[in-house]
Amino acid sequence: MTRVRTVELRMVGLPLVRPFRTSFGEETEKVCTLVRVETDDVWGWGECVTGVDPGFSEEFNEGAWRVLRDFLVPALFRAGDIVPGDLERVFASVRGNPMAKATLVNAVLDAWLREHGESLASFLGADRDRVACGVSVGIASSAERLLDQVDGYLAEGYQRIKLKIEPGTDLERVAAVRAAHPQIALSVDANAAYSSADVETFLALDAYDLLMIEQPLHHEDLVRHAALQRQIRTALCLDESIRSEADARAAIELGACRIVNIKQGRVGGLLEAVRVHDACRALGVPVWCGGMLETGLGRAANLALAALPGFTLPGDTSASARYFTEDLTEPHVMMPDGTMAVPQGPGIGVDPLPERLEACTLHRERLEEP
Ligand code: SMG
Ligand code: MG
Repeated sequence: MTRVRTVELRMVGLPLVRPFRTSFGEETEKVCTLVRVETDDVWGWGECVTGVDPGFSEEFNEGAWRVLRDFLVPALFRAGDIVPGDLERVFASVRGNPMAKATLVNAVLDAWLREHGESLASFLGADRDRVACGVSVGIASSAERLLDQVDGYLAEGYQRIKLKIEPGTDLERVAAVRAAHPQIALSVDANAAYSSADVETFLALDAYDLLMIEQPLHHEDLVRHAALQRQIRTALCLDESIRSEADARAAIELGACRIVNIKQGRVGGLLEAVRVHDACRALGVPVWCGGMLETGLGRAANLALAALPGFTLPGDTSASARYFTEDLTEPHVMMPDGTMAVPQGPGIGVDPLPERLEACTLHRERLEEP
């Protein structure tokens, strides 16, 4: 059992090394909430994956902060002595909000593991100590600029390139990258920018031997994803549509995807992420670890998750240098073979660098057990 005595919410901002543009917007800075829980003996960290706007999901930074401060943290204090497995029940009175919940679940789990001296990777069931890395490349202003970026990432060793796409430039960009690199593992991510009227585009994409097409249609539309999957050869992968194990089971049963992107922050935290992984594995569906431009803290959790046996495809688990000139933690470094080490220390195995954390802090609030 453990008991959380204080919770500190902290908004941090870190400039990105280059703007990251998707079909729903552009980011030049990573702004997110970090949660630090303290028990009598240890501390634990959680990083919220919401963004500044409700663009990727309904949740966003200021909203998640309110949900944490006014509902989840008070529920945690009321619960008193707990084990991580209790948290789902403790937070059950709050509907949805998986990203806010994930932040606190992961922080409590980190503290609990630090108390027991066990690494997150070992606790989750990892079967390796290095993971294969891919990289997600934002929408560039021209095909030439995109090719320059792709060439740079391939030279660094990334094992899979994922192109963000949007209607209008999609086929031209994919064709350019495929022509320059006939053999690489290549995928695309639409972030729900298309409708079922765009089937011709997806039929055309079949010609480029893509590993997958990620989240082409609206996140709530599993039936139309299933219809699209029946019409094209390329595997569909779902990201935004999968917020729980139940969503993953429904999507797979309907034939809405053949691959699942698991983001622990999107599904309510690391414990639900393992359940999604287990369900997909039992159903023979490969999974990979998605990313939300996390700082070194959230990235450490992702690396542990990505080391589970069902994660058979390279994830969006890129090196710190792909995002930040200076990370919040010691940098996660990718080796030239395109793999990165899974942290092995207790809990998530990393901590923020104190001076760096202070320098990046925008505002903070400390909540104490009543
Ligand atoms: O962490 O490398 C990363 C980002 C990977 O493309 C990425 N994430 O839809 O998969 C996705 C996007 C969502 C990020 S929007 C901030
Ligand atoms: Mg995605």
